[in-house]
Amino acid sequence: MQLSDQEWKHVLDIWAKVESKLPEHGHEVIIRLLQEHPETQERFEKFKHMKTADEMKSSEEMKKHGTNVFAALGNILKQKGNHAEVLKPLAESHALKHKIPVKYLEFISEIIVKVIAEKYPVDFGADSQAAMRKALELFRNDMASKYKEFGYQG
Ligand code: CUS
Repeated sequence: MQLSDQEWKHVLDIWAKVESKLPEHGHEVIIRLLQEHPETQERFEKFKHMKTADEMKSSEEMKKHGTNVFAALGNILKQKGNHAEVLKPLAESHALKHKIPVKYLEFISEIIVKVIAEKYPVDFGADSQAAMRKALELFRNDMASKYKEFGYQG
């Protein structure tokens, strides 16, 4: 699976807008993930005690995690599919340390598309959304095969 030049352009154009508010958008995606899929909250020692969305919104720690997730993701997207080197350490830590199943990567991918669509309705049209979905699917597929190399079935 690969994306065309045009599809990568869609992905990176919208990502440039996301980056103007990277910590805010990353924070929101994490909050929505934990709210919509409460089982994911169990994976985070430092977040699992939090009960309300307000508590999550005022958490600098969660904002920092959202920033890290979005920074990592941006770094991957900018490789335009040639992300093996960047992905490897990430797959290793997510397989062996954090134990984040591929299913959770699907959850977060859906929420990323949803949140960007809400924030940038004009710039993130059907073609861009489809391109972003494809880029995230490529990312997940490659994470899944790296997971297996590390002995994690994901
Ligand atoms: O942190 C990190 O790094 C990651 C990101 C990438 C892009 C891989 N993460 Cu955190 C992820 C996730 C979470 O957090 C949750 C859920 C799912 C996924």
